[in-house]
Amino acid sequence: MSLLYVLNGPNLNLLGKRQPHIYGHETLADVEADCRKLASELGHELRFHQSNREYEIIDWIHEAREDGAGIVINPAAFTHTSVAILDALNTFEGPVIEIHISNVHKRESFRHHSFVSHRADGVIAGLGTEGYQLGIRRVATMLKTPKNG
Ligand code: CA2
Repeated sequence: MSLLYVLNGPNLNLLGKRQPHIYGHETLADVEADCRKLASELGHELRFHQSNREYEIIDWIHEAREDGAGIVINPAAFTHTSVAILDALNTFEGPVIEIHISNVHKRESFRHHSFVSHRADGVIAGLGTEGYQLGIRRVATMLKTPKNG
């Protein structure tokens, strides 16, 4: 059994409460419940966090360096601004999957660039909150087959 981290950036605590036409109707608590169920079916432990503060996300990535096997991260707006989160992820050795609920490439041009994508092993965008499930499945596959994953 390995420990997976699911990390969420700023404003994602509002999921399901505002802008459902962009981000859907599921709340972050719903997403967390779905992620916990899937992780346990796949035989993994899960830590699920959200913060509006960049340093907290960086601290959780550092924690994952000590005890985590893989990271699924929706850095939200920090995706497009944070070299600090990229630098932290670059110190993590396991699989990293970047998630976006919306299709960032269909949106404003400032959302088209991601610092985190310079490190991510895969990027999922525009598949709604199902992207989290797909990200967890991919991390689990990569942990089973590190060379070919
Ligand atoms: O599509 C995504 O998942 C994003 O990472 C979400 C970020 C946005 O800045 C990225 O460009 C794409 C915004 C998260 C804000 O979440 C909200 C959720 C519900 C209501 C309002 C904001």
